[in-house]
Amino acid sequence: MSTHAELSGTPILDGSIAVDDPATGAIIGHVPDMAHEVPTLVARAKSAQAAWAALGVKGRADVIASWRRWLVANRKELAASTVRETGTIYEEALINEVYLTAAGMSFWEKRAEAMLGDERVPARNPFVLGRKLIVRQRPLGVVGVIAPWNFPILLGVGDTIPALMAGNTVVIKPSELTPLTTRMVADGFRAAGGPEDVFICATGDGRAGAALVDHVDMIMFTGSTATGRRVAARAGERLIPCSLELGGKDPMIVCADADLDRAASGAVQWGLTRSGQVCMSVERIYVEAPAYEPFLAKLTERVEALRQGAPGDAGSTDIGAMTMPKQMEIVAAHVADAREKGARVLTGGAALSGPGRFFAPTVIADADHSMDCMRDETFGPTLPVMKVSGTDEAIGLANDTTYGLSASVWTKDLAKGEALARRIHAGTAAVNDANIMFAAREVPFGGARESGVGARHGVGGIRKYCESQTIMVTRLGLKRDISWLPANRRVTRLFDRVLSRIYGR
Ligand code: TXE
Repeated sequence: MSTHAELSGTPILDGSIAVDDPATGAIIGHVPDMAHEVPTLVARAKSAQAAWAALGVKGRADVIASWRRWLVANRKELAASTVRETGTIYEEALINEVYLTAAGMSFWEKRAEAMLGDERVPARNPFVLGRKLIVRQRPLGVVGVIAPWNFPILLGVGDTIPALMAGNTVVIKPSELTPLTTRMVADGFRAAGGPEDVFICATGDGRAGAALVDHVDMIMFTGSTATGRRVAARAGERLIPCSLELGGKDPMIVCADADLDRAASGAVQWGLTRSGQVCMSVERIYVEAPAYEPFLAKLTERVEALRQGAPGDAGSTDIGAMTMPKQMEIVAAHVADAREKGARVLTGGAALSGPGRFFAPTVIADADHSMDCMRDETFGPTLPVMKVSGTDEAIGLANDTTYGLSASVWTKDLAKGEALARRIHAGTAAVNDANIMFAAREVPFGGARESGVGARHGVGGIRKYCESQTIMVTRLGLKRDISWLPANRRVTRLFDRVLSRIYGR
C-alpha cells in the first residue's frame, strides 16, 4: 500500500495545491493558494453587499432558485466530482450532497422571508407603555465560511445559502483536500445569474482560513475541535460572531427491546456512510446485555456483506476510500489500541493494500472506555460495541465524553426512547434513527460542549447571519414624561408606592 505521505495532495508548491483522488492516489487537479488574496476578496465581497441586500428577500430567493436549478441540472458532474475528490460512493454524493443541498436551497428560498421579517412586540413595562417596538434583522456584511473535506457541497455551500438569503455576501474557503467541487458550485452561482463578488471561493489551506477570520464580519466554521478553538479565539479578539460545528463521538444505545434488524442496519448505515467520516457518525455502540450477542451477529453479518472498492457509477460499491491521509493512521491506531486492551475484531480491522486509501469496515466487540475508539473521534469505518447492564449504565457512558453532537436510542418503547434521548447531553438525539435528522431543516442542528457553538437550520440557522436592531417609536403625546428631569418629590413618591405594590409582593 502507498504511504500517506505519497498520497497526501496538500503541500503547497509554487503557490499551487495538488488535489488527489483518495481511491487511486492520482493527482486530479490543482488549485491556487489564495491566502494572500483573502483581504482583497473580502473587500470585493464587501463592495457587492449593499446591492445584494437591496434585492430584498424575494430578489435573492430568485437567484438562489436559479442556482438550485443549475445544481440539479449539473447533478451528475457534481456527484462525479465529489466522488473523485472525497473517495465517497456515487449514491452519497448524489443524495447527501446534491439532493440535500438542493432541498436546503428550496427551504431557505421559501422560509427566509418569514424568519427575517420585522417582529412587532407589545410593550408591557409601564415606562414604555404605548410605544411601538419593532425588532428587525439586518445582514452582518461579509460572512466567511470555512468548510471541511467530508461534505464539500452540503456543509460548505450549504452554510452559504442562509448567509446569502439573509443579505450577506460570502467568501468560502473550502478544505485544501476537496476544493474542486466547491469551485464548480461557485462558478455555477455566476452561471445561474448570481451577481459578481456575492459568492467568492478562496482556495488555500489553514492560512487562507486564518486570513478569512481576520477580515470577515462573521465566521461559520466546520472542522476539528482544535482548529475551532483557534478560530473562536481569533473571532473573540476581533469581536465578530462565530458559529462552530466541530467533532463528535456520537453514541448509539441499543435497548434489549429494540428491533435488532433495524438497529444493526442503522449502525451500518449511520456508522459507515462515507467510511465513517461524518461529524454525526455512530462512533460507539452500547447494547443491553440480553441483546448483545444477537446484535453483534446481525451487525457483523451485514458489515461482511458490504462491498468496498474504488467508487464509480451508481451501484458500483458500498464503501469508498478515506479522504484525509492522516485519517488512515488515526483509524489504524484506534483499532490497534482496542486489540491491545482486549477487544475482539470481528471483521475488518486493517487497511486494504493499495492503490488508494481504504480501511476495511470494522466491527470491534467487547469495547470499553479504556479504549481510544470509545473516547476519541475516530472518523473512520469502525463500529466499536460495548455490553452494558442496563440503560442507566448506557446513559452514563454516553455522557462520559467531552463531545455532544448527536446521539441515538433504539427501542420499540417509544416513550422510553424519548425519555432516554432527553437524558443524553447532545445537540440532537434520535429514537430509532440517527444522522438523517440533519435533513430536517426546520429544527436546529448543532453541537453541545466541545462539538460546537451555535447551530445550523431552524430560525437560528439564518438569524445567526444577522444582527438584530430594535426600533422604538414613541407616538406624539405628552410634552414631557412624568419621570423626566427635573426631579420631582411627588412623582418619586408615586413610583415608590407603585414599586412596592407591583414588585414587592
Ligand atoms: O480539520 P481542520 P482537519 C475532524 C476529524 C479529523 C479532524 C482533523 O476528526 O480527523 O477533524 O481534520 C481550515 N484557521 N473533522 O485537519 O484543521 C482547513 O483548511 C482557520 C470533523 O481537516 O479543522 C479546513 O478548511 N481555518 C469535521 C478546515 O479548517 C483553518 C470535518 C477544517 O480543518 C485553520 C472534518 C486555521 N488556523 C474533520 N487551520 C466535522 N465537524 O464534520 C485549518 N483550517
